[in-house]
Amino acid sequence: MQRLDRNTLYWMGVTLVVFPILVLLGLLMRAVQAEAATGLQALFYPAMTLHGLGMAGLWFVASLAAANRVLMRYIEPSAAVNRVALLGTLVGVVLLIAATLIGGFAPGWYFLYPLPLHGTWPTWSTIAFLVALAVLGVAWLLWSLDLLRAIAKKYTLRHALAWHYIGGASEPVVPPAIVISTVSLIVCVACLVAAVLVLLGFLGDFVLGAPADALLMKNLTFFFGHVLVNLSLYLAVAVVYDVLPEYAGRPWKTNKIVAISWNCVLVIVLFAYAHHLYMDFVQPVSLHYIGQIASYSSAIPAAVVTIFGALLLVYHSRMRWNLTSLFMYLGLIGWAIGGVGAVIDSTIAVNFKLHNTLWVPAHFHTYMLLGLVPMVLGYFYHACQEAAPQQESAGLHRLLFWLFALGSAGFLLMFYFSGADSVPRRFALYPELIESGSSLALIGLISASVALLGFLIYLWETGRRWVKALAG
Ligand code: HEM
Ligand SMILES: [Cu+2]
Repeated sequence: MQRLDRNTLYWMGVTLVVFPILVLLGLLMRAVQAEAATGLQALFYPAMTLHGLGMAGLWFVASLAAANRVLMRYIEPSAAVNRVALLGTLVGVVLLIAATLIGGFAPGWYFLYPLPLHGTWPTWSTIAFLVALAVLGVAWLLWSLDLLRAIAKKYTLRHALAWHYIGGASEPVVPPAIVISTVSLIVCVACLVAAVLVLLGFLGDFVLGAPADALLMKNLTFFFGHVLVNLSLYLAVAVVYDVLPEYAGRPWKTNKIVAISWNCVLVIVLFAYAHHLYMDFVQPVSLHYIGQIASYSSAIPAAVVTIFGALLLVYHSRMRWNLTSLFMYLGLIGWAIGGVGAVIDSTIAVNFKLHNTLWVPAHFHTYMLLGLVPMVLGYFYHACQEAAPQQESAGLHRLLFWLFALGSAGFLLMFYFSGADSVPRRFALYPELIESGSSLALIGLISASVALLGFLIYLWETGRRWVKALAG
């Protein structure tokens, strides 16, 4: 038995409750697109905004909470700061729900300037949104800074970033989770600072009537969004590095290649965001090239090194396959497949065609829904089963695994098919010309419901242990 601290338990509770609600918003969107929910059309854009912001934020905190728990094996983060981050997150979520579902705030998840200031929604909902952004930004910044402080207390920067491994030394031993988390937390601070700048841009316009530079705002917004989503994945990967070896019965240590690749990630992830601005002809052309090169390069160190590492870990080992190891392995596969979809889309010549088609949600849903989500869910089950062990029912776990994996795959395939068919993203209803979008949406709706069913069985399995761990 290994005790689970209260904070981690609360983060798990929030994740497991909020996730299915956000999935329901996703089902609602697909139902509207399939013309199976006429009457609910007006909800599409607020639902899309809440779903996107909610999912991106939720899985960021879920990965950070999972990484936080793993790091507690090596360092001592502050429980009080963690609690403040939890409270800040809850306040932010309530404000976001009010802004979108009551106020009808609906500019989409990356709230591109100046759209939020020019919608049909009431001013209070824009204010609620900006306040939510500020509260969330501060709460998460504090949490990241505290984790970096706790790392710095035990390791020097050189050691935390494993530079001594690059130099050929192997002492002191630094676990990969520390190296990857340090990289992720540094870029996290950078992206949250960008978010603060975006917020200031909005305030300057909103309060003082001084318009911000739209191109600069777009660069900062996508820097923030790209880095936030990537680092959420990296944190989940840090957790996998720490936990999967327990199931493989073999260690997964930091070495020269791991050290070099994650240090490259630290630099590359900061430049790849430029792939979001290929359509902006006023953007300096050199940045477009940097965007493509950085996007291609970012696939090699993190994904290839980690995925080959994981294959080697599992290959010919006496792997213990249970819900955790299955989900973590699935997560690595989903990350790889979604990553290929991303690299394809980050190719300028291809982006010209795929930009703003459903190919975009296709690839990012792949590395989120079949990547980050199962990695973190695998960890949550692991931690709950450790804290409140119960007999594992292999049959039920296999069933829920396949329902989730195949349901998600079906849902994702419909996005990919639609994208290849030039069906645009962010259309509530499809015009006649692209009617194929509606029938694909219907299959997507059915498949995603199967995935939700798989998740609900997971919730029952993990939830029972969670309740026992909370009471214990
Ligand atoms: C079964 C689960 C899910 C379903 C059914 C679902 C469904 C959808 C749908 C239908 C859209 C709108 C696509 C369009 O027409 O443009 C969407 C957008 C989005 N989803 Fe999901 N989704 C799911 C899971 C996730 C997860 C796990 C994440 C992230 C962790 C996520 C993040 C987003 C984001 C960021 C957007 C973009 C919103 C925007 O364009 O402003 N979704 N989702
Ligand atoms: Cu990106």
